[in-house]
Amino acid sequence: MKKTALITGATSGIGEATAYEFAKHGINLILCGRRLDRLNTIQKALERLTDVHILNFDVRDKEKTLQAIESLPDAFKNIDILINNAGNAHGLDPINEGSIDDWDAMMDINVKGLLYVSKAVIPQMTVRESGHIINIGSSAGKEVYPKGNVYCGSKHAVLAITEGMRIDLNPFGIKVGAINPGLVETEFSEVRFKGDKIADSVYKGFKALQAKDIAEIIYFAISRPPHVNIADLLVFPTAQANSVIVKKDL
Ligand code: NDP
Ligand code: 8X3
Repeated sequence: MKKTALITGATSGIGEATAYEFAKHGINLILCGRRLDRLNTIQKALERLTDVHILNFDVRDKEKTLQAIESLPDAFKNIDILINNAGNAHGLDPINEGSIDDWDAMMDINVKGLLYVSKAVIPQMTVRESGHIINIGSSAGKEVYPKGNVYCGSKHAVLAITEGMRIDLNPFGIKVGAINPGLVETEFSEVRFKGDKIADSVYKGFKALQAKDIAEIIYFAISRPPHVNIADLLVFPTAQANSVIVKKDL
């Protein structure tokens, strides 16, 4: 039987590429994000490959998140795979200069939003005693870098929550894992630097990971046999050694 996956943050970058990768393999899709025009365009593109339903909500809004997932039509109600991907960095400032709005955005979206979506999906997985949750963490969840403070904190939280989920959902046979990328060339830096030109320089002088690279790894993780769970995976571009060392040819 065809599986159904819910992907948050499916309107760009890693989430969008994962939607394309899953569609290629015939997985039914529930695609989530705030930008409705993009959801419509992606739905149109993928509908020739698989069944696609879109949900337009902001993961910061607890009620709307729960309602959106509750509103799924019968054909999409049983979610086999949850990809908690929605998130971003907002700002890159030393802690003494950071913006409270940026801090709120990162904790509310990357951490609390992930929890709201999980809260809406997990009960049906525990009833069925099956399911697979992949949380998109980051190398920033394993290592703190200068000015990364709150973003790194939010991604460390994602990793701790992932471990907690894996422990608590173990009796139900639910797989839980984290995939933690280093530098991936997406809209991430545009969002982090609020459209500032500095975003253009982040991926210059080396070959960064592409969204498709991560999407393929996510598909690999969800397509392992029932007894295999990829619990935690760190992936860097070859040019990147850790959060601060990147070999650039400039
Ligand atoms: P993008 O900016 O391209 O994608 C972010 C996605 O998250 C968009 O689809 C956006 O959709 C969604 N999103 C953001 N805020 C909200 C919100 N409040 N409610 C609902 N959806 C939201 O970046 P990436 O693809 O790179 O990022 C995806 C994930 O990967 C994030 O969790 C990020 O932290 C992580 N990551 C990224 C790395 C990188 O270098 N790019 C490296 C490591 C991890 P919309 O705006 O339409 O709502
Ligand atoms: C994104 C990777 O190094 O830009 O999570 O924080 S980094």
